[in-house]
Amino acid sequence: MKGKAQRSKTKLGLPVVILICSLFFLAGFFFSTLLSQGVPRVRPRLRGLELVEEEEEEAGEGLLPHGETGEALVNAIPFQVLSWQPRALYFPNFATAKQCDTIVEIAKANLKPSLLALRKGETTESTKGTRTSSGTFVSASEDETGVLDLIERKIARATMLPRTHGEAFNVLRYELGQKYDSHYDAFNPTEYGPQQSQRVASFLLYLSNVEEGGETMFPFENGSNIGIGYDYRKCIGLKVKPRQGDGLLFYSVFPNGTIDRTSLHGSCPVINGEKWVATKWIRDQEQVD
Ligand SMILES: O=C(O)CCC(=O)C(=O)O
Repeated sequence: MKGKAQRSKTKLGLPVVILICSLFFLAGFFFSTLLSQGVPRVRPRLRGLELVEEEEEEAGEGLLPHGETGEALVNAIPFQVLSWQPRALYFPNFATAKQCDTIVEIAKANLKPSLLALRKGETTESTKGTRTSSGTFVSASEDETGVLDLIERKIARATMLPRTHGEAFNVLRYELGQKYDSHYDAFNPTEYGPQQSQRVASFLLYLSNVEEGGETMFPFENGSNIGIGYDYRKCIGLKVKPRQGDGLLFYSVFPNGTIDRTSLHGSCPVINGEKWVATKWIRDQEQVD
């Protein structure tokens, strides 16, 4: 019985032990190398508020020493040129769904019927029905979540227009049938009188998907429909379908400061669903917050 309880002992010599250990070490090294080659070096698309900075700040190899106002990062903000007339760019996945929802929540409590800048001779009554959305202005400094700050900085990088030139975000909600007839964001002094500064570019961040309708339209894209008595209420031309998190940038003026006629744009009526969008107008002069 005593013999059963005892473990049998086999004596291994030192050289055998060393050989076995070496084999284990080599096998481990071989398999870990194989595994690391098989795993693609793609960073997961992070979706949290706090992780966006990380996404933008992909470690760049061969970074140059930067100036005092520069940054130690290489940006990866992909875009598609939608049009050269007007200059319009599309930024897929510019913001996360969570960021978009946060902006909607911030704006929801303060919505008012959207207003129009009136031209000489126009009145609220004569322009009724031109812009039927509701909205509110929110500046990044008012937003305690920090989301608008992140988005604003990203817009500045994407446009290379300083964030100090941006107006507060105009967050808009379009319900069924609501729309914005075609208009210019730039102010023509002959129609609006002398201006202190000019809107040079507009960045739209789509905060929701829209089932049907609600596209941002450019009726004069590539010079089409100009000079044929275009009805400003018609939803025609280049249309951009809102997709939550995507951005649209277009320039209202040429590099010489004159207004680009093809930057005429509007929002088609929502046919099904609800549209949320945040517009940032960027000017040629610094703005006071
Ligand atoms: O809602 C849109 O798609 C366009 C908004 C717009 O035209 C503007 O805010 O100036």
